[in-house]
Amino acid sequence: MSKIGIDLNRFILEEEAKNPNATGSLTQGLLAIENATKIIASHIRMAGLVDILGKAGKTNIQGEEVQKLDEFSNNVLIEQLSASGQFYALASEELDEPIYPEEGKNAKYVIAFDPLDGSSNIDVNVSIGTIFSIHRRIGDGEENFLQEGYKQVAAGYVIYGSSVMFIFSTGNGVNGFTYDPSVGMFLLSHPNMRIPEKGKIYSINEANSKKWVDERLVKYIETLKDEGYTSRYIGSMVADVHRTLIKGGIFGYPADKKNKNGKLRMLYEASPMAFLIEQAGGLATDGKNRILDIKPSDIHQRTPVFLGSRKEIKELLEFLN
Ligand code: AHM
Ligand code: MG
Repeated sequence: MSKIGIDLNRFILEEEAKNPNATGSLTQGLLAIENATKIIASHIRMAGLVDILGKAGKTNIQGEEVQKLDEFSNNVLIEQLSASGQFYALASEELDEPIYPEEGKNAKYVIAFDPLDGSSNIDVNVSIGTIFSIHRRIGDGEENFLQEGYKQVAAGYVIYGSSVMFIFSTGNGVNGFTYDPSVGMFLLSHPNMRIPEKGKIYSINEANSKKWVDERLVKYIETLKDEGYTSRYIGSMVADVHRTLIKGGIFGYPADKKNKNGKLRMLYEASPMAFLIEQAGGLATDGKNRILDIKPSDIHQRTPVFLGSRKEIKELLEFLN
């Protein structure tokens, strides 16, 4: 029987029930992410009123300090994930060092997140998102976050777009849930998401092409144009990857002369998105190596990223290697 329409909580609980060794910890952790992102989503909807309610750094008409949305999102995630007691450590794109919550001192998992990716798009009402990546705890310090991406226990993102969606994988494929505000729940709308074998869209900031370190990339993009591809680039990774997951094609942020290792972060952006794309049947590479095989050496490490349909990524690799 199709599970379309079942809510995210029940879906997560039913998935857990299939695993006889599950303790419920990952389930509780995922539910905490869900709660945090619901709070973030409701705030983002108010973003256009920020001038009326008060600018960041000032007080609003209720006399409360107004936070920038990315700071707010970061704080909500830290509060909710810490309070869940399911995470030994939290690493955020917004923080220099990981946080070790008291409530999680015996927890089995660690989580890395980008609280509000693409936040420069808020002012123009374009889709933004939250990205997360969960690993098993293996030690006491930063080594927990320096594990290869293929070891992720779960990864996902929430896109705050024309609707809000929660897309995630625990290593058994990818499922997408759409938020129904009338009931306050994420409902399964996109079961077992599969990226098309081939698409018709390339998504890359082509304005940087003169600065790209590898000129063979320019040639590859030219062949896509010859083949009739079209271009879409939002500049919000969650939105660009979401479209790529559904429609296929290729998304990339390569190394350029200014950003020698690309712009996107391994822990908070590249690795979780690579996990989802592979789980949906696609591929993700830094141009040479499978993203999920790379062992990070720094929690804020950046990496070039190319991900998408199998056909496009395989062709790209032929051009670059
Ligand atoms: P952010 O984490 O500061 O929001 O930056 C990451 C964003 C990604 O969402 C997006 O893919 C990329 O930056 C766009 O960069 P550019 O404007 O250089 O094309
Ligand atoms: Mg980001």
